[in-house]
Amino acid sequence: MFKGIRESLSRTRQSVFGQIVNVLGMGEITEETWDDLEALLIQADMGVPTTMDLIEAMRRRVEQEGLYRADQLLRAMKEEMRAMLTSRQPFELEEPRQLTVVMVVGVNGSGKTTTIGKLAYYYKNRGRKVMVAAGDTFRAAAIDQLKIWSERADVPIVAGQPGGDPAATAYDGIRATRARGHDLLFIDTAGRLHTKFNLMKELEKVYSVCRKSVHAAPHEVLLVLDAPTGQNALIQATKFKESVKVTGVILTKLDSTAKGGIVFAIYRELGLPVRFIGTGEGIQDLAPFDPDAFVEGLFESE
Ligand SMILES: Nc1nc2c(ncn2[C@@H]2O[C@H](COP(=O)(O)OP(=O)(O)O)[C@@H](O)[C@H]2O)c(=O)[nH]1
Ligand SMILES: [Mg+2]
Repeated sequence: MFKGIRESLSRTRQSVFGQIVNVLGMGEITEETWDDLEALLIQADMGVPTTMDLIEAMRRRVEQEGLYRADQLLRAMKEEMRAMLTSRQPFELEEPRQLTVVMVVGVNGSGKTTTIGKLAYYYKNRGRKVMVAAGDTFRAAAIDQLKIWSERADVPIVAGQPGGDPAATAYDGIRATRARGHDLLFIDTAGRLHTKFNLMKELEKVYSVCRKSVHAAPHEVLLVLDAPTGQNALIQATKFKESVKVTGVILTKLDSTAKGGIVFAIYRELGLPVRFIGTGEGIQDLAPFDPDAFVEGLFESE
């Protein structure tokens, strides 16, 4: 069984959101309630602009609806939080087509290769014919790591030589996926030195090969962000968005000490939907992102 969002949020709940529940547990709303709430939301990695938006929306509701008890505020906050996590963008990965190409990008160590292994397994179990391409050619170990994941997920892999051209690997991956009659290709990419021009140029080349080889490809460019890095993840995302058209986020390591508020900042500040969350190091530790379950999971353990 794939681990659920709620289960994997237990540590997140314990860190900051649990304290919010205490602040809003009982009594009347006072200025102190607002101050505590604001401080805790920022502490939860929500970031200042997103926190301010949320507080403002809640103050409006308090006024309009005449709320005066802290527990009413908690209910209103959950609703406002849910409303923040909406996206009108269809998830192209799940749209039916002959061949779907997905680029996976992100800095080193964010969890790209691991996540591709989990995604391959997840979609294979849902009847898709999956393939993976080892586009992080910078280190031999990265290629080997994806090979291990492809064996675990039992999907074929296309890999070149270490030091080879990642755009060529992407091209070979697309050809091989077509030749085998498979319908879903995940392309791994390098993530070193995200501030350096070279990596971004490399990603642009991979992107361009996808675009030229398959209609409307890459259908998704999923940015893997490591939740415990908090606000830093937003800075990384901005860099990646400058060179490739990122379509969504996979947030990894939510099972560790991540504070969770970053999810709201991703929607509000980056304008990107979160598609999956990583909930551990195993092949099944991946959960499709469900805004309702996420918001509930931040506050309740049942
Ligand atoms: N706890 C936890 N660890 C993860 C998760 N996703 C990836 N990792 C770990 O993060 C480390 C880096 O992952 P890797 O896939 O090599 O990152 P890459 O450099 O972006 O390809 C590995 O030790 C993974 O096991 C997750 O959701 N939860
Ligand atoms: Mg990797």
